[in-house]
Amino acid sequence: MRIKCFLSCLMIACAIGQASAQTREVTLKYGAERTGKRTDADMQRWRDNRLGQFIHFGLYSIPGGFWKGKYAGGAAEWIKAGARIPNEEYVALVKEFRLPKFDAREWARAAAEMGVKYSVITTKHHEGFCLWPSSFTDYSVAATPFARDLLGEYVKAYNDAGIDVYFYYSIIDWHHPDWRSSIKSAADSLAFFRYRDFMLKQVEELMTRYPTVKGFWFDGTWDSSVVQHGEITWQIAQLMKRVNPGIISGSRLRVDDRGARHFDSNGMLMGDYEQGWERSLPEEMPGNDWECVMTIPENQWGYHAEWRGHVKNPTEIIEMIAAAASMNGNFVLNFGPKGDGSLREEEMEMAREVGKWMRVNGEAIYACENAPFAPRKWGYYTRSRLTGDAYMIVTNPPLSGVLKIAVPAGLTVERALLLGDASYDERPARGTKNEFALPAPARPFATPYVIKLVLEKKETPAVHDDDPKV
Ligand code: JFZ
Repeated sequence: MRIKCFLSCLMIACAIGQASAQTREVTLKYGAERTGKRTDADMQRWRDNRLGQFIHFGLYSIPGGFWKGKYAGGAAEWIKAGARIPNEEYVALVKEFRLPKFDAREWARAAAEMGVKYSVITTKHHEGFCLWPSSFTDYSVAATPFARDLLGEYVKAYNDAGIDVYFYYSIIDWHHPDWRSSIKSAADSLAFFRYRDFMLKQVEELMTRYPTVKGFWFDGTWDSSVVQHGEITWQIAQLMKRVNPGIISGSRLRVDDRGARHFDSNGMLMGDYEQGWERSLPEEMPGNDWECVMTIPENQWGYHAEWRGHVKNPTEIIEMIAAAASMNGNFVLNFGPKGDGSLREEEMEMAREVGKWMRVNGEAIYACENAPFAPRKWGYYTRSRLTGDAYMIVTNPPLSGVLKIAVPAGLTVERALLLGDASYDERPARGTKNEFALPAPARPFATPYVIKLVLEKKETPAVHDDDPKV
């Protein structure tokens, strides 16, 4: 129920946010920190990464969506709430946290094989359990038979594999005695501000213990306790910037003075990028940086032993990666490792298949951005920020065998090359209105193929002989 209500509130908030003009009509203390996109190197690195991995791992990974032998509906990481598990029973999972098959290097190897450039891990999900030995709570890996710094091992393994790490941190905390979802009394208020201090200490601890962390992925900011105290989210943002001015954090953290989320009461984005694209992609290109987080099954983030409903195939995921890059967005695919610490077979298979594609076609994704050409039904355009080359990511090959493109006047397509197949090398002839017709590669493809367009700036004649004079 709560999630449904929260979803509709979010949609309304977004609609209001986007509708209001980009003027600062309302005076705010805790509104947007900035107008326009960040232009620094840290943010450019985040953009250039384009493909990321999400990892949901915690105590909930042990029951894996089943409680006392019964299938629990809803998201597996919500099982404590969904299956109404009493605290004492849930806390007992701490003693079962052994992870006999955990090897952070295996996780990092699978991520690298898939071609992800960054990984976001749940340091603390709504359940409150911490994957690092925090000085500020006993509810952590330190209290388990596993007794190792899981987060530290993860950071090292991923960084060694050349992958940036980001920390998911939930503001909702079902375990901390001072967390409140709403504030109904002075005592609640005192408690919640103690909880605020606890969060500030944990965020600082995470940043100092693991100084290579590039950013945070905050979640659980929809409860009225947070919405009525936007300054708390602003304080967290300030703390992060103080410790590391280059830190990256999306809009989901932020609430302004008036309870507006993601976009402040003047319609301006708070945080460094739009963080509301949850299991969905925009229809139209957002004007801000943005990131989509996606699950392979339906709404399951933590490990659920039984995936029900539609399970996405690698080609669907590849198409979403292409769509995101073509609209200046990042795409992050979720993994929910098993309670023994190993990766599930379906996810390893997905990583292998996406990785195979990325190894051939990654130059059309990494460091790529929107190519401002008229959209075409055969798929998506991207353009390399570094070389200026454009890419056609063909997801719907035309039955006609002809791929049509039109580039803006002043540009010509000098050459067209098929990635991964040197035998395709075309020099397309220019038609009227700067249109080019390319032969589609004849052989069938199981996954999207990519044609690289080498563009050159050339003066194009204003009018062709065959253009009708209108
Ligand atoms: C949240 C969590 O509750 C969930 O367990 C998971 O961690 C996910 C990544 O984030 O769930 C949400 C949050 C926001 C939306 C939907 C589910 N939303 O904005 O539509």
